[in-house]
Order: sequence, then C-alpha cells, then structure tokens
Amino acid sequence: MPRTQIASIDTVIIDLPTIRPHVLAMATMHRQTLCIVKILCSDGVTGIGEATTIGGLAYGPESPETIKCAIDSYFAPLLQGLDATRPSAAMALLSRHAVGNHFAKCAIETALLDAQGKRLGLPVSELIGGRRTERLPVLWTLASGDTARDIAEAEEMLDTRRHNAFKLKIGKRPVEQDVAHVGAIKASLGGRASVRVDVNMAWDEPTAMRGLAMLADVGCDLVEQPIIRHNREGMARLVRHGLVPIMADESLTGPASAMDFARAGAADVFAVKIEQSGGLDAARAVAQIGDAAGIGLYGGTMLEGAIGTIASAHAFATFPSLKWGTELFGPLLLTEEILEKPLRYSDFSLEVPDGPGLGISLDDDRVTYFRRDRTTTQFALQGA
Ligand code: MUC
Ligand code: MG
Repeated sequence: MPRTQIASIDTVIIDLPTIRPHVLAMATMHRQTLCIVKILCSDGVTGIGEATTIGGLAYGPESPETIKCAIDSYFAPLLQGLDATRPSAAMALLSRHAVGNHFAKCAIETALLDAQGKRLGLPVSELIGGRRTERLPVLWTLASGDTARDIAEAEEMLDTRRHNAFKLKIGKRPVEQDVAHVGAIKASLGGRASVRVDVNMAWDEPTAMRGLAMLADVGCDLVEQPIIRHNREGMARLVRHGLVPIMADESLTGPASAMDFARAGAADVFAVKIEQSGGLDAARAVAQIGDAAGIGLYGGTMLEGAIGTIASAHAFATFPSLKWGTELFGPLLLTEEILEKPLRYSDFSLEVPDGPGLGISLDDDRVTYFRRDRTTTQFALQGA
C-alpha cells in the first residue's frame, strides 16, 4: 500500500469573461470556461490542474462539462488510493482504462506534477527533464473581427513591449477579404512585427493553395492548420508547395499523430499543446518527434487560464528548441485574475515561475466566486 495516496479529487467549472469578443473560424468567444482540478494527497499536499477548451464542443471532442464528468465519474475511482508520488504510473493506469479524453488527462497529470514538485521542492519543469530557459516569447492573437481595431491593439502591444508577433484568426470570410485584412495589418506594422495566420481548418485544399500564394505576397510568416485535421496528404502537398511555412495544430493529437505527420512531411512547424497531446509528458514526446524530424516547434494554447498556461510553460521550457516561440497569452484575454500573484509578462515574454510545483497559488475566494458548480470525490483511504 503506497505511503502517500491520492486522497480526494475536486473539480470545479468557472466562467470568466474575455476582454473583448475573440472571433475564430468555428466560434466567437465572449467568455472562457475552465475546469479546475485539485488533487489532495494523504501527506497534506494539494496539486492543481486545469482543462480548458474553446467554444464548448466547437473545437475538439471534449467540452468543460464532459471533462468534469470524465474526471468525476471515471478517473477519480481509478485513481483512488494510488501512489501520489508516481504521476507517470497514475497516467499509465488512466491510459489503460480510459480511451482519449486528452484534456481531462492533462489536468490530472498537471495536478499530480504540481503536488510532486511541491513535495520535492522542485519546479515542474525541473521535474520533467530540466528547463532550458527562464522566459518564453509570447505572441498575441488579433481576433476582434475588425481590421482597424486589430491594428490599434497591435500598436498598443508593441508600445508596451508585451508582444511583437501576432496571429490573425482567418477562415470565416472569403479568402480575398481575409487576405486583405492580413495585408492591411502587415503593411501597417511592417518589419516591427511578425504576422501569422490561423485558418482553424476552414479551407479546402484548392482554397488553401490559392490562399497561401496570396498570403505569401502580403508578407505572412506562417500559416496554421489551413485544412481539415485528418487530411495529412493535403497538408504534405501544401508543405511541398513551399510558399509559406505550414504549421499543424488540430492535426496533432499526441505522439502517434506527430509520428504520422513527421513521416509524411505534412508540416514545417508543430504547434505543440499539452492538452491536445494528452499531458505534459506526451507534449514533450510530440516535441522530440518534431525536432528529430527537423520540424520547427511552437508552444500552442487552448486559451487556458493561468494554471494551464503555466503548466504549458513548464513543458515548453524543456523543449529541445522553440524556433517559433509560444502563444501563452490565455490569462491576458480574461478580465479576471484567479491567482494570488499574477503571471509575469514583460519584454515580449512570459517568466517561467521557479517556485516548487507549478510555482503559482490560486486565489480560492475568486475561484469560489466564479464557480458554476462543484464536485468532490472523497475516498476512504486504506490504512489511513
Ligand atoms: C488555436 O487554434 O490555435 C490559440 C490562440 C487563439 O487565439 O486561439 C487558439 C487556438
Ligand atoms: Mg490553431
């Protein structure tokens, strides 16, 4: 019987407003919904984790509500009484008994690593392989849906030295209109900023062929997921087209998909996400596969709040390279702070905390204030 057991798992859904509407091809966000997980261990240590997606079920197969349900109904009974000091063993058990549910698994792994880091006095990045950097470059997404407003927003970000790389969400409007929007922003920012686009799978392949040529002409640096996630051969044809580097995002659902895409030459860049990959360990495997295949790495986001953002930062800080930087700006899109001390953004980058575990503390009163509902799965511990 393990000495330090998983004692209880608490899940809570909170809804936080966004600073402005965030317009993507598949959804317009006015708020972000986080599923926050707390794992209390029998030695009194608590670990926190988060699972967050975009637009309910619009982005991927899990929603905040299904994540909560998976953890409460299926993961919690499996994890009952397990050794809390062995996050990898707990994750292996979850994988054997639960198919998919990558976002929910990521929240559990994050909480177990946070707890283990606190127990050992080590930051999560040092626990999972060792950080290579203290700061990560962070891009900002311009997605107000209005060109003039996006330019004003970009200028403010440049002035305050918060971001100097911008991603534009396109794919909702006809390609000519979208490219005109990108071209106007790039013309206004010129060499002061990198301008990239995310199509979120909205184009078919012929539209993508046309769109890429037009985007190359207006100075776009990178095109993210132009076509549907499973069209690997189509992505490879766009890569071979060679006009603008192509980044895979929705296509990457863990190490096996990374292997598939690397073998097929179906991406120039991988947008690695801890949730889509199935956790921090799986995200590190995706990064290693990409790096071994000569694919550039980028640290992606599901627009997580502070916990998911910092869990991602710890994972990305260990990557072998990070040529394209990260987009870990999720908390900056929200009007409300849920940490005792906010994350530190400055000089176009995010500081990776160096305290034990994730190195952040939740403001429990704020979490309680914003919570939608709450479930605690309490276990009777053997021998406790
Ligand atoms: C995505 O598809 O990359 C990341 C930034 C943003 O604005 O949306 C996300 C999701
Ligand atoms: Mg994307």
